[in-house]
Amino acid sequence: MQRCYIGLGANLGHPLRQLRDAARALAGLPGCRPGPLSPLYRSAPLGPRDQPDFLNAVAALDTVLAPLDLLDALQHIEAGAGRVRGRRWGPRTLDLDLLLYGDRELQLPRLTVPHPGIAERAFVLWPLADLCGEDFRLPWGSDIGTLKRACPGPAPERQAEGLGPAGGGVELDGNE
Ligand code: ROI
Repeated sequence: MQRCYIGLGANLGHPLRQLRDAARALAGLPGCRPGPLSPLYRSAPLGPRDQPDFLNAVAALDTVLAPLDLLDALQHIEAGAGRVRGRRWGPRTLDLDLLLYGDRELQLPRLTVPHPGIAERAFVLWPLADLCGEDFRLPWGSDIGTLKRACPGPAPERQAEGLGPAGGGVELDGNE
């Protein structure tokens, strides 16, 4: 089993519904056991600004799937949510990014792990820190707290509503 972290994002259609459905789909993947879900965050788009704000979260997932099999499964869930690959950094109904796969570092034609954008993406670092803690170290040695402090741009806005327990998910912060 490997502990993986999946970044979830959406800014088209019904983002909250899509993220909730995606969390449920992740929890139901064969060979996978769902871990905790982070709180939900809203943020302005990184990249082109002429698109709606995003909702983002991170899900922990324990899996026996190999990295590329997990990637296939994530892309299958994206396609099921109506994801059409449009312009680069354009709006999307559902984005599922394989952020971390255990402590593995992979550079494959289809997949780079850890996700190469982690350090620049507040909308990834904040929910990842909620799940792993600020002292958690990425495979190349940086801890998440340091990356958060160095990350450009405003902090993402934590939302009152969450994705709900997706079979094994836990409430991280009581009623907050
Ligand atoms: N911006 C934000 N805030 N959240 C995202 O999930 C996100 N995803 C993307 C791009 C378009 C780069 N910008 C984003 O793919």
